[in-house]
Amino acid sequence: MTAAAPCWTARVLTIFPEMFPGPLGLSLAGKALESGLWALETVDMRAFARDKHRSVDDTPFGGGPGMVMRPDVVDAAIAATADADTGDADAAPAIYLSPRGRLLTQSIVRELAARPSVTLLCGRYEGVDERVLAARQVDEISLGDFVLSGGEPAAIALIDAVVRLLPGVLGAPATLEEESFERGLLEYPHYTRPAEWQGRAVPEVLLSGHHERIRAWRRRQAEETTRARRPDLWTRYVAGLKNLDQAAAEEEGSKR
Ligand code: 9D3
Repeated sequence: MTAAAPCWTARVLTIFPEMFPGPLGLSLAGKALESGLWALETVDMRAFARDKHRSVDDTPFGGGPGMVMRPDVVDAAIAATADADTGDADAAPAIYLSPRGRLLTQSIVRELAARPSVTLLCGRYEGVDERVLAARQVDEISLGDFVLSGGEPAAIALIDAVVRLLPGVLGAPATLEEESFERGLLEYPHYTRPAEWQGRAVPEVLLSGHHERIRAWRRRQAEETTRARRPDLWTRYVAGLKNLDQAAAEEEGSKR
């Protein structure tokens, strides 16, 4: 027997396994799942509760609102999945989806796509006991500064972002140049037929067939949109352009 073709695996620790695959079972990710380009394993953390009530949470020490996920239950769930993962002691630490995490970026998504698997810990209630995060060297990742009701929708978004990067998932992979995020800009606006709709015309240049002018127009639009909506991205982009200028100037200087 030869081993099955290796495929990227998302392992999800949750108390709501019914939330999966959810939207990941449809469209691009769903087709890739069916064709074996990636695999999904859900682990019901409640299976690792030890008391007769199957509790996964308890009240916070120090008082305060809400409940906290117990470290022993979460630890047992992580331990069980580590065993399932080829028993590899060097396997990457689990990722805890949490509003306290560092922000998810496309560069993190690319790193995760390059691994054989990821283990995602979905929190509920106020969060997970800090000690199990330290003991298991868990990595904390957030989707942004807004409040979800739990980690599951964040795990679904993260998996979606990784799956579309896996070889064979997208028909024709966009080049780095085309992926406007990679250049640090938001995308230019898109238009399709009809050429006039509700009195609104498609920008003339797009109908012109002048590929060089179209490219320049799109670049300008991407820059204007980024400057207006994302000053953070714009500052980095402008700094990047200045560095390019400087490198070119230094190159020129070294010739003299
Ligand atoms: C009242 C204090 N809340 C912190 C803002 C507590 C709290 C809110 C929401 C604790 C956990 C959650 C559930 N959120 C997630 O599990 C989560 C999340 C999010 O809420 N926003 C952005 N990214 C993520 S990743 C996981």
